[in-house]
Amino acid sequence: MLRSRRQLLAAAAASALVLGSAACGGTTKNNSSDTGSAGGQAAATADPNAQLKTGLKIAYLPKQLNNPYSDVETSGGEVAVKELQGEYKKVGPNDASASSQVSYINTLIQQQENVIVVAANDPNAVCPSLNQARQAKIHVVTFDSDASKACRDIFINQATTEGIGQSLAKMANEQAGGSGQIAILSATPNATNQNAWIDVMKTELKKPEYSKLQLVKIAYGNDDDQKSFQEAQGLLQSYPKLKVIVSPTTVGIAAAARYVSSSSYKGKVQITGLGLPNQMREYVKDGTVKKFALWNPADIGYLAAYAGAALASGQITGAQGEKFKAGKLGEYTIGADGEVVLGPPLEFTPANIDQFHF
Ligand code: RAM
Repeated sequence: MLRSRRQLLAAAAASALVLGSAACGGTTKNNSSDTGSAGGQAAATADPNAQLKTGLKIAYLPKQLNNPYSDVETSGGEVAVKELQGEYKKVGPNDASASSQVSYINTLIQQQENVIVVAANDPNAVCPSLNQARQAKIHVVTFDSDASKACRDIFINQATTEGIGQSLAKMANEQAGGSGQIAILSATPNATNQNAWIDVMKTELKKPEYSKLQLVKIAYGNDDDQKSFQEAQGLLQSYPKLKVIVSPTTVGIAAAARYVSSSSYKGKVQITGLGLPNQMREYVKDGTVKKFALWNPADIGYLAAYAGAALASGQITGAQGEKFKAGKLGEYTIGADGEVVLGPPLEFTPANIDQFHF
């Protein structure tokens, strides 16, 4: 992990601010060393020296296809699968609703994929079919948005959940100038990742340094551009004193920034959260957005392919402490609950935005 973190920092260029609290390492939740054998596959023993298999069929199932974030994520996966001399495939629904991925998982089982890499739209709705996949000896790697840990082998987390939630609270506070009303514009109400980050944010907001901030509403744009745009508009109409919209989704933050940039709220209401530099650039340049954060989504897709290949080759089983190599990203260690953390998030500002192109 340390090595990959250093590499990520180097790639992120000198002026990118690394958020201190988002250190490496798995979550600190329950220790579970049996994640690798849960859900139907026979308990395996890891052989770190096993050779990586070539020709592996590795399929990506993002939350939804028509999201620029998913495209960047899976582009990294495609690169890695090529390096691994495997067969890459991407399938998925056009909306991020809870059960929209189930039929795709069933098809991937029929197609006898070796690895399914999935960003779960709901932690539980995908579970029965993911466990059927595992019974059919398909390895399941979640990335971006986790499924229940009872139905996957490994979760590739973009940064620690705590680190992301803390950074969202910190940015909201900065943009509010330390006091006043803030609102959250999230993705879908069932999204595992956004809900986990919002939970951390709420805990953060109880701290004395945030006592003057008031979270007035959590709105859901369902990772749909139009709905997110309308929800942003609705928040500003309903809460005339609102100072900040913090959006922990690349779809939501871009839609909210677009709305504010061409409205009378520009300069009065701040937009922050998690965004793609390429989508946010114009709103940073026109002064609508002063700061937001993210990681490089391509690296998540890339890391997930290497984790899947290491699983399918028997190098790892998903148990805590096992290590595997992830090509250009270096070596990773599996943390508690089968979680692998990519690295810390980065902050983007007018000063550094032009150094990032994703
Ligand atoms: C959206 C999706 C994705 C999330 C990013 C930050 O693109 O909801 O799951 O990780 O935002």
